[in-house]
Amino acid sequence: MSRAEDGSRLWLRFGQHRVASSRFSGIEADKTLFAVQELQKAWKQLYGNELDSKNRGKELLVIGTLHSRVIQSLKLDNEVAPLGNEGYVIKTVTSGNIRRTVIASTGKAGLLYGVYHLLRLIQTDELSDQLDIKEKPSYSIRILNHWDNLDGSIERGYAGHSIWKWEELPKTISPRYVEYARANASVGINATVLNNVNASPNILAKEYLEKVKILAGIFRPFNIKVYLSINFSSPAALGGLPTSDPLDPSVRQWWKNKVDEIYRLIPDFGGFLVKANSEGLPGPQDFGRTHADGANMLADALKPHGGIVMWRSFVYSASDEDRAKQAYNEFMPFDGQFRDNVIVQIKNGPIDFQPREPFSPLFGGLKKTAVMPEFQITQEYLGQGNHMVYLAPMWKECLDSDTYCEGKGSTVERITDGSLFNRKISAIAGVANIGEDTNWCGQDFAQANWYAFGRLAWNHRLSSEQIATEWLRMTFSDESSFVEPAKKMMLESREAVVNYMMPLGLHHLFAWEHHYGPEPWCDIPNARADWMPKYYHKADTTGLGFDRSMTGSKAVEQYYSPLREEFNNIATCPEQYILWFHHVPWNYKMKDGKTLWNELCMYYDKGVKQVKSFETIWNSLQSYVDSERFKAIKAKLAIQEHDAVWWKDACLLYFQEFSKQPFPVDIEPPANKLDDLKKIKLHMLSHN
Ligand code: GCV
Repeated sequence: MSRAEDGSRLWLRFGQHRVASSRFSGIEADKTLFAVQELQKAWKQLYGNELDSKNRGKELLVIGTLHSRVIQSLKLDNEVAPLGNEGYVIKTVTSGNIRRTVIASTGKAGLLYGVYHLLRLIQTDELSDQLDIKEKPSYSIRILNHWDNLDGSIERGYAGHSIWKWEELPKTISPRYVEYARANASVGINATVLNNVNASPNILAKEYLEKVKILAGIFRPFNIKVYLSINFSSPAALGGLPTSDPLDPSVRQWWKNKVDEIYRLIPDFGGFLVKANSEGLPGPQDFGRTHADGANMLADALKPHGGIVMWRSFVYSASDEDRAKQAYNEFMPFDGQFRDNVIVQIKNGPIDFQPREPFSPLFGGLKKTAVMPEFQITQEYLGQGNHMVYLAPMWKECLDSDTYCEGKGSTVERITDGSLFNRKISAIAGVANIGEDTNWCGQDFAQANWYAFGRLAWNHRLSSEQIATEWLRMTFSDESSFVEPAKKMMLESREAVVNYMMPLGLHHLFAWEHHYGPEPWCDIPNARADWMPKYYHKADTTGLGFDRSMTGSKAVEQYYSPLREEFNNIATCPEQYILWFHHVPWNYKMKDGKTLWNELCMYYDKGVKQVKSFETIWNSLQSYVDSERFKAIKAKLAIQEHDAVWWKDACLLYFQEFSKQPFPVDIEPPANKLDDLKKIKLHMLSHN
């Protein structure tokens, strides 16, 4: 069993995996290289001392760029050069009687990633005798989006306050900044947006930029660039101009000056992330201008410095149009009108990070515009700080989706990594789940999602299983009798949460405001229709689900053939999306022969059973895990079981009022009464 552990070291628990001795007897490298310093720090924890640069024994570890003499002598140019600055080769070569394992790259960043790769192989006990590894990242920008506010709070954050101590900066430097950077670099994350997309104009004030500069300086050696979310009305709100109209020359000049000021402080600043004309935030439409006008103005200011604009497509208004169609309708007219340093950031699904959504039709829809996926690592809609849900399968489901925009094989992955349309920039964003909690993410298993986001951004071909295996071995134990059952639980967890919350394409059944528990009945007088569950589930005596087929909102039209026909036809629509695209009669026969009602009951019941099985598995793993983390996870799983039952009972009892059918005999009957569940208000729950 591993020793007591508070989770603060994440997956970088080198001391925990101390191996008796290393096969490497010495190192040949420029010790001023940051990658070498990182390696030596880890080595000390792994083996008790640094690798010796004088010792020549059995096998040397060699680290260097193509400029270094020893790498040149090994003639690896042809292998290394095509991999770019961040790519690397790790190769074991023998010349004469000297054996060397070489980490080589064209850039220092590549060396750093190569070092973390080697360390990962050691930590997971996968260091083979003869290494021959070539890696380069799938995406050029692999970025975290922090929804952290300047007052230290975090929008949809479930791991305590922000790790950015704005009030202490620039004088006081929290040790967490370096630890944060190292954790990110170890999984290949190379960029971060420090502040919430619901941005305060103050982030661009001189006082804050001085603080940002300090963070950028700490992150720089780790190859992490800093970006900022901006408020579109900053010229007026911060600069005192009478307008923030993007076509007004004084506004354009204000942005140019502001950007120049930023680059004087932070020469490698990455650029801006923008939420505009969305959920009440200001934007170009306030001045009769378009998304393209707004994005291009910022892009023009950033261009001379090499900066980019990530412009979000998460827009919808209180109109009569199906919310799922709005972003597409709003952005498609501007395809091809954005500057080449603008990239449109698109949430994986058309609504909002629900447990399961089909992919957003903007992927593949926008063919003349660079686009990037936005995933949510923080579990706003997936049990927040409490539920164990491993998200890699959900993200891969989106990336693997075939849009058919250029015929078969036009996957979201190929569109966003730049390969399908030969884009100059490619990027992928994850909304961070990081806070000042000791274990960073509020619950130990949520660390796996930070890890998985980085690993997938680096290599989107990795399987969810491979990533889970790595993470478990590094974070807990590499004994397969631990890893296999724990991995099974992780891999099933996303499907379980879909089952107990919103199976068969149901979405947004969440309680008003907090998005934690169920409130399919929610009815707030005078509230926006599209902020209430009834808008989405449309339960009535005839059936359940949102008709987005050609007889309904026609959202299916936004997809390419053959998907639009497949989704449009209730008989061919994948059942996991059936209630997303169709209003389905309660007695509709599903593929397994059950009626919709019985199928729905079966899924909710299955979700609860799955969570119970996770508890059984976890209890069986006690001997492998230190008591601190064992107990913390056990307690979270108990909450998850409670909540799964709550979800199942609330949804089934409520929908039963419409289906008017009994619960099938083979499911566990509800443990609660609907009236009691309706009385639950979140502040009554101690665990949230
Ligand atoms: C940052 C959802 C969330 C909001 C979030 C918004 C967005 O609506 O509930 O908290 O705001 O998405 O992604 O902009």
